[in-house]
Amino acid sequence: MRKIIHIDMDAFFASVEQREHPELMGKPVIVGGRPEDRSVVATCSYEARKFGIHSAMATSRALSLCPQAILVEPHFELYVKVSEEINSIFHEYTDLVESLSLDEAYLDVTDNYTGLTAYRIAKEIKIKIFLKTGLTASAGVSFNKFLAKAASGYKKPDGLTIVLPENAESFIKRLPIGSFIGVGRVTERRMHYLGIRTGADLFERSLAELASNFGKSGEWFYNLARGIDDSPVMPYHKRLSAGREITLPRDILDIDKIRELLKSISDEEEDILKIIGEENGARTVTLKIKYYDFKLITRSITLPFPLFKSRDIFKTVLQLLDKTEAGKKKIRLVGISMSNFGKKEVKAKPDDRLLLFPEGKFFKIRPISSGCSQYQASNPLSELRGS
Ligand code: DCP
Ligand code: MG
Repeated sequence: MRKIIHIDMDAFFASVEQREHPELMGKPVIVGGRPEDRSVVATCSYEARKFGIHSAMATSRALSLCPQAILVEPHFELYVKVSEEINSIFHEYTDLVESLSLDEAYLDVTDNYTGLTAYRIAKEIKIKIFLKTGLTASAGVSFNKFLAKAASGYKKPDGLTIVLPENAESFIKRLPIGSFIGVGRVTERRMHYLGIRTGADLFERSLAELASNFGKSGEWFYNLARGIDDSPVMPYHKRLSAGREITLPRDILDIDKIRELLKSISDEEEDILKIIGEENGARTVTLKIKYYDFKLITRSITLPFPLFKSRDIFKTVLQLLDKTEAGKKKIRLVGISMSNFGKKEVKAKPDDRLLLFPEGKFFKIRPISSGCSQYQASNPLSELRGS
């Protein structure tokens, strides 16, 4: 039987900001762009969540729900630094670490460097993270990735939950359907429509019914309801696309302005390709546009050869722009994404992910205002290991 740990930092960006600015501790803190830039919330402190604020909500709405909330702009370099710190802790136990984002990872500790139990390792990791960064994480321990992730979300913040094989069935039955891997917002709505709200509801449905509603994913969901997930912890992900998008402070009609913006995004795109090790370029270029009325369109072209130079990307994007209503309809968001990379198969490092499309968001990377402080605490690790 495998032993998998899932670690997820609590209110990650917001906790880092609270740590850097102790006067924010215990207060509703929102990390996101300014409302006048029509930005969205990246995350918020648990104090702010009580007001119904959550990730991806418009900052303006978040502030109307909680006018006393303190809005902080994100400091990505700092989050990357903390992410590297927690990653180095994970690697003290195993190199089978799959980073899902800056604050979240799976570890396969079946054969680890310490010989400790998975539960003990998870406990140690939480303590080490706190000692090193001053931040709390939640951990889940189980025999596959699905259950480890569901377990880490079971009690947050600062939770540690283990799901043993004998408890898996009752644990899964109580899970809301949205917490099943592969159930995004759209699938969740479909599941609800079909009367599937929990793991127990899912368990009752036949393979044939799930397959007819969810195609290939039907079998995946059928298995998850039975605690079956054989997917391995993958130390590296193959990157599929890289892009950048900008939500404009005001809707824009002027086609020259749109072209200017696309030129600067093309420049960034050339840099992004280099940073992620895809200097051979990508064959598919996708232009994404959101009109003033939130109608979202994409226009794509796949070429027989990869592009990597800014000016070639820009030229291609201009052709795609001609296939849109830019210049006739006001636009609120533009983005370019590149996929179908050239020859080289390159692995993603967790810190590259900042450069990916962060779902409808654009954040400027700003210099860090203050450094990372060390935290003093007694060392509960020695107690733990000595026991
Ligand atoms: N993030 C983002 N946009 C989103 C979701 C998340 O920019 N739509 C960023 C901010 C988060 C970080 O990623 O701090 C980690 O995402 P999580 O989903 O793990 O959320 P948090 O760590 O903030 O909270 P939780 O305690 O629920 O894990
Ligand atoms: Mg988190």
